[in-house]
Amino acid sequence: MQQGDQFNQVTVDWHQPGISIDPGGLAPFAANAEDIAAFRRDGVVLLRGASTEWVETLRAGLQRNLDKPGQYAFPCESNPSGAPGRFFDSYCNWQLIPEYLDYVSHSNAASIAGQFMDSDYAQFFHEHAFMKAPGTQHATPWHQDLPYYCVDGDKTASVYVALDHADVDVAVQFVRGSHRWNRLFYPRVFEDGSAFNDDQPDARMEAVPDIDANREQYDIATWPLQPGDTIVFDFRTLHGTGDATVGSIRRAFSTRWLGDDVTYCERPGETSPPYVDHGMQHGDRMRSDWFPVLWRAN
Ligand SMILES: O=C(O)CCC(=O)C(=O)O
Ligand SMILES: [Fe+2]
Repeated sequence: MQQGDQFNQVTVDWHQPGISIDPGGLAPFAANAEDIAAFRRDGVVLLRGASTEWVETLRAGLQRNLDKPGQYAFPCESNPSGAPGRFFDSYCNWQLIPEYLDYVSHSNAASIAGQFMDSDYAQFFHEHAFMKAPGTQHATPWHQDLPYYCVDGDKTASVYVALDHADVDVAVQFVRGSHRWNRLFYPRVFEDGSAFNDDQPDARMEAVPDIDANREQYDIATWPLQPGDTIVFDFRTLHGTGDATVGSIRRAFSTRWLGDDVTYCERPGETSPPYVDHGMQHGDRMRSDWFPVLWRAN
């Protein structure tokens, strides 16, 4: 099996173009200038409690996925076999899990993304959910999200909602300013941290540096999180976690948003999600019938 295959293993027909969302049903968010400036400068900003009202809904959606992983898209177990705990993730289920569709259709996520990206519009790409069970000692390897994706651009945002309390030793961490380094790093397999796609070299990419061994060289942002705390980060911002033992369940739900300069990008290696038959050429705008535009600047 080629490295990375497990990441993109398709189990279900997850893509159902045709679901339409009325952008009029989305909640607004009032972003403040200081937070927007921090996002531009650091590539990451924490919005305390911005999604508290969605925690129960998103937990319920994720529980469907955890109960029957094979009925949903791209289930991935990244805990090495025999290791304590469980590290599960799954993505591209917003059309299959009603609670996720509810969130995408009615939450403030599109409004948050649009304002922080400083974009004329916020276009929805997909969602990604994560769960580390108590006892897990497995780091999320440091990575950027952009190199995994079939998109390129400067205006991108993930809206990451913490669904549980997480102390700093297990919470996701970010390298401030790494979105402006003008560097891209090979995507990594979450199970063992190895790079995938480096057998199909991409002149723009290099291996992720050893951040944990040289933490003093980086400006690392990390916060203890409460359910509903929301982190907005650029697809190019390096992020990951340490390998401290997870004391209590640690779930999170990210939605991925594209701004007005984002285009479809062919990369030498496989990208994720593995969209097929989309008809887009390198450099095209992302088709809005597959990736709905859910927010527009006034
Ligand atoms: O929460 C984690 O451990 C990783 C989250 C992540 O990589 C993401 O949301 O892009
Ligand atoms: Fe990530």
